[in-house]
Amino acid sequence: MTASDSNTSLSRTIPDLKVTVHESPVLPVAGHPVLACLYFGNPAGRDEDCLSIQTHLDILPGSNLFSQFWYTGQDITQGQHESVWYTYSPHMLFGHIRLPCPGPGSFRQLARQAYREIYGCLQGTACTHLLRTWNYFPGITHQGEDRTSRYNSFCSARLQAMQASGIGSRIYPAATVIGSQHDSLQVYFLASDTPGIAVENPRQTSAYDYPVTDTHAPPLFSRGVLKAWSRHTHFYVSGTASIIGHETQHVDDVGAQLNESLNNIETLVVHANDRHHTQLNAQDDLLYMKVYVRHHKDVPHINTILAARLPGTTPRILLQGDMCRDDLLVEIEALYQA
Ligand code: 3EB
Repeated sequence: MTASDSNTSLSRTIPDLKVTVHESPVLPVAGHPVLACLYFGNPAGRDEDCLSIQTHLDILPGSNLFSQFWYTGQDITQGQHESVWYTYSPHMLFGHIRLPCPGPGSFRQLARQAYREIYGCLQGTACTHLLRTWNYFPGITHQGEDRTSRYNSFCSARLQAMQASGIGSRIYPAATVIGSQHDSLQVYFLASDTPGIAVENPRQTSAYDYPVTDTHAPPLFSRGVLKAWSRHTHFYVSGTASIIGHETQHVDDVGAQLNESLNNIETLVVHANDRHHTQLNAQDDLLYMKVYVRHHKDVPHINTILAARLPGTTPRILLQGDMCRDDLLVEIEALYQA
């Protein structure tokens, strides 16, 4: 699509969004509007601003991707809503919030504040549909003041904020929730003015239908979200672990957990194609994988399995992080771009 097509209804309603990944911390291409720049690891001296987002998880050996850019063909406005910084074009929004942790109140209050501000930000724009969220905070499995884990407090805060917002989206975003070593709650997210398509995994109970006790709120996320932009189709795959039904498989076996997680992602891609007439290729259209690893000692084993199951050229980043269940040792997220 070129600027001269901009009078067609297609280009008015669906802009393009393209993601590039890089091995070096390059700068974005001049003249191409960038919605967001993501930098992984801890490069000294880089400031966070509206466009640049830094994730502070430690990078592990085997990684070949260190930065990521989200390009659109449209002009971009920058904004701030309370603690949320965002970039915005009429059809898409990329936002970022980082709140110091612990805040003045409980972690649940902090998470509720983050999501209240995120929904407030979206409601001030036309982009009320969350497509993808990334959530990082310390002490994810620690028992907090609510006599439940911080992850459970996070789930209930996210649910409460979503209900209170009145945004009636029935489609939950694809999501990642990982425990960090950094003393802040960080959420960054992509939203648009039209919803994506939620895809669930036939091997897994939908997370929002997990059996829950009174103290545990359901995790509101979709296993994957499909989104057709004008020139690219994206499939945002949530953090995916060794879970079948709702139960962890292969406790204490990181290799088997990794293989099961990869099997879950492959099944999800096949299922998306079957249901929604996409033709995503589980290998060729994989733009990147992010592999979250609990124990540094497991990295060589993980890299051996990744080498066996992925083409050597597939962009990947291994990051040290904790999963929301104590028995999970590894978790993977992916982005498909066709
Ligand atoms: C799982 O499948 C693993 O609460 O948003 C993965 C991705 C997980 C997202 C979330 C949780 C979330 O239940 C944990």
